[in-house]
Amino acid sequence: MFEPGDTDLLTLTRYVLEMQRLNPSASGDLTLLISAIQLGCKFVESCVRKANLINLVGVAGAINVQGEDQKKLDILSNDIFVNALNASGKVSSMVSEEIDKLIHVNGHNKGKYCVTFDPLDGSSNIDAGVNVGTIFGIFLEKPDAETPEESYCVPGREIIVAGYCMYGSSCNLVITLGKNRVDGFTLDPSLGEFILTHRNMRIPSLGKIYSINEGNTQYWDEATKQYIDSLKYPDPASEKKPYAARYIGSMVADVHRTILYGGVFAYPADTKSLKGKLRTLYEGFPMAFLVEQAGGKATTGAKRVLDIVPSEIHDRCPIFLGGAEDIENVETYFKKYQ
Ligand code: AHM
Ligand code: MG
Repeated sequence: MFEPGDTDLLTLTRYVLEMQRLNPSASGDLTLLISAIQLGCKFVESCVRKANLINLVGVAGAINVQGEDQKKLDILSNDIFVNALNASGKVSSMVSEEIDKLIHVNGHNKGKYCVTFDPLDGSSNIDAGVNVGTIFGIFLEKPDAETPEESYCVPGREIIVAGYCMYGSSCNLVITLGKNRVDGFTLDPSLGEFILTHRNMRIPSLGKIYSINEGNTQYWDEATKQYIDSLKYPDPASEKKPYAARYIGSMVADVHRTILYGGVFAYPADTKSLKGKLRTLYEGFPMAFLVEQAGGKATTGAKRVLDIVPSEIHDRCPIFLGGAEDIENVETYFKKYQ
């Protein structure tokens, strides 16, 4: 795609402008909002790269709403996104993993979009140099909402844009604006621009990899146990080979690999975490939307993730996501054992 000597680069900004041009009713507001998110991702990327050199690793001493130790980079990344989104002038309110309450935008900066984000997902891995990422989702403010929180207590299928940025061996931003299309961009550090490198990403319907924290096996329900066993011990009479296990423990990296290579990523409900661990608004919904738009599926086991209505802004949901046929197999096990 990006050939040496190529001078006609498809940057993320150009891509979003092109999407805007294809929609005659578009006002350009979403384009500006995505620019702000893009800036936030570049800023966090630069901090993650330098973290070990400028004393940004380690805990900050505070505990967040999830009861987790906040890392210095968690707090910094949160501030970066809150400031960038505020300054865009297009946001009405935000929900961040790191902030207990809804974040309001006031005055002349107030816009019509609701943004949810996990500024630095997988941050418990950061000191070991493992991939981390930012996850984001964009919704429209509900005009008739009686409280600002009501705009977030809507079915996930109302999400209009979702994406993640992975800070790894390269910096990759993957985004969907719907229309059954997901595209991936790689940051060219010398240009400071995200360049389209993964055009129209599609998840293989049936993969060969499963990705789950197997240390939780004793807490799983029967459906999850039986399904994972079926991947490890396929019927000897069939031609099937066992799936390979891959679990990074950083959702962005595990989902990125799942979109590229296929297979299943899961964080199920269990007896320790009755709704699973991952948060619906800024982990479950954006990833489920991306995966569906790439031709895959996302389920709690019992229902489509995008049909959930969160009961509060930091609600959690169980999730199995991956290729369509892989997730249909998950659903079969849940029908049989639950
Ligand atoms: P975080 O948002 O506090 O970083 O937690 C979310 C992360 C995900 O990235 C990952 O999939 C999961 O937690 C790993 O959890 P576990 O260590 O229980 O397997
Ligand atoms: Mg996080």
